[in-house]
Amino acid sequence: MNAYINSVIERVKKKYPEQPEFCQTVEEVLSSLEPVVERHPEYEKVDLLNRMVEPERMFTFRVVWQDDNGNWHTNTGYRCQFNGAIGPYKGGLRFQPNVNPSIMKFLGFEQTFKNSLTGLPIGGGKGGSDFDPTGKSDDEILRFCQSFMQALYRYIGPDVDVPAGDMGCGGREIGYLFGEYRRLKGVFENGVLTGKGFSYGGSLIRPEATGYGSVYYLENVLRDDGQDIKGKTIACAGFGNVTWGICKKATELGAKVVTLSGPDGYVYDPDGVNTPEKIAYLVTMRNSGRNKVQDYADKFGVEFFPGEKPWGVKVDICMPSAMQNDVHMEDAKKIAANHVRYYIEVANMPTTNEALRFLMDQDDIIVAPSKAVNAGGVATSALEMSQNSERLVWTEEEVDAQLRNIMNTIYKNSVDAAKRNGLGYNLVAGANIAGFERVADAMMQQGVF
Ligand code: 2IT
Repeated sequence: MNAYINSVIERVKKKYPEQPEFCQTVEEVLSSLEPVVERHPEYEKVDLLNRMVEPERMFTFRVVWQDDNGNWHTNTGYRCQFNGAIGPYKGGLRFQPNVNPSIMKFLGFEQTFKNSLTGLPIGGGKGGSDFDPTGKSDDEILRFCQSFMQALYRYIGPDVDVPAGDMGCGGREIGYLFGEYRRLKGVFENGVLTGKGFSYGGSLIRPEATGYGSVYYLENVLRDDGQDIKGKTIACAGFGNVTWGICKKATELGAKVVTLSGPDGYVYDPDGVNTPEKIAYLVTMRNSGRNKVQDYADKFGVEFFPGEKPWGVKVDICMPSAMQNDVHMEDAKKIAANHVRYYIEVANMPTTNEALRFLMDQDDIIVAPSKAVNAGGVATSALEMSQNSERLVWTEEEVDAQLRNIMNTIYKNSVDAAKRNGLGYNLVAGANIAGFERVADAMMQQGVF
C-alpha cells in the first residue's frame, strides 16, 4: 500500500477510534486510490488526502419538540457539510435513533464521492437527528420537523447546502421542513430542499429514482456479462422507498424481487413482490410507522423469518438496500456458497469491509458499489434543483431519460477509470477513482484551504 495513503488511514483510525463507520469508509475508499496517488505526487505535497477526510464544516444543534401528551423531548440535530469543491453541499437527512457523528461523517464522505460520480455540480453533505420516527403521530412529526428547521435554516440555501430525505425522512417530512423554511425566511426558495411534493417544485420520478437508477445500473452490468434481466430473481433488503423503486422497475422489466427485510426479520415471497397491490403495500407499511416487515407476510400469506436476514436465499442477484453493515462475513459466505453471480450494493455501505473484500475476491461474483448504484437518487435531486432554478417542470419521460443516461455514464466512467488505472473490471475501485478525480481536480485548482 502507498505510504501516504496508509498514513492517512492510520491517522484517521487513531484520531477517531469512536467513529468506526467513518474509519471504515475512509479505509475502503482511500485504499482504491493507489495508482492515482502514485501518479500525482503533488497531492501529497499539499496534503490533499488529509484535507479530503476532514469535513469542511460540521455542527450539531438542539431540537426540542413536544409529544401529543404535552411532554417535551430533546434530540440532537446534525449537518455535516463535507466537501463543497464542486457544488453546494448536497445530501439527505437521516432521522434514526442511531444517528451519531460517525454515521454522519461516513455518509457525508460517501456522498462526496457519489455526487462527484454523477458528473453534476453537487458537493457532499449529510445531516439528520437521533430522533426516532417509529410510532410517532403526524402532529409529532410536524412539530419535530419545524423545530429541526428552526435551527438549520440559517445554514442552508439553494446555493449553499441543499438537504433531502434519507431513512426516516420522506416526502411528508420534506414538506414540513420546507414549510418552516419558507415561513422563517419569507421567500419561496424551493431549491433549498429536494424530494419535495410535485405541487411545490418536486421532480417527477424523484421518489422512484434511487430504485430505478439501481436497476438501470444493474442492466449495464448484465449486458456486459451477456445476460438479460428478464426472469432473474433478486434478494432485496429493507422495505422503504429504495426497495419500493427496485420492485417497481424490476417488475416492469420482468425480474422478480423475492425478499424484503426489516428490523424484525425477512419475508420470502417466491412469486415476487410484483403486483400493483403488493408494491403499493410497501408504501402502506412504511407510512404506518410500525417498522415491521412481518405485516407483508401476514397480508399476503408468505413465509416470515423472525430475526433473520435474507442473504441465505438462493437468487441470481443480491441487492442489499436496507442500511449500512447489513452484510457481514457469514452472510457473504452464504452468498458465495449459493453461487449468486451479482452482488449489487444499494444502501450506503451495506457491506463490512471484510465481507466486501471477500466477495470481490470471488472469481464468479461481480460486485458493484453503492456509491455508484444508488447515485440515481441524488442525481435526480440535482435535476430537481435545475428545474427549480429555471422555474420549469420537466415531464416524467424527460427526467427518466436523463436518469437512465446518468446511470449509464456512471457505469461507463467507473469501468473506464478502473481500466485506465490497470485494475481490470473493478467497479468498486473504478467508482472510487472516478469520484475522487473530479473532487481532487477542483480542490487542486482552488488553492490550499
Ligand atoms: O444517500 C443519498 O444519496 C440520499 N439520501 C439522497 C440525497 C439527495 O440529496 O437526494
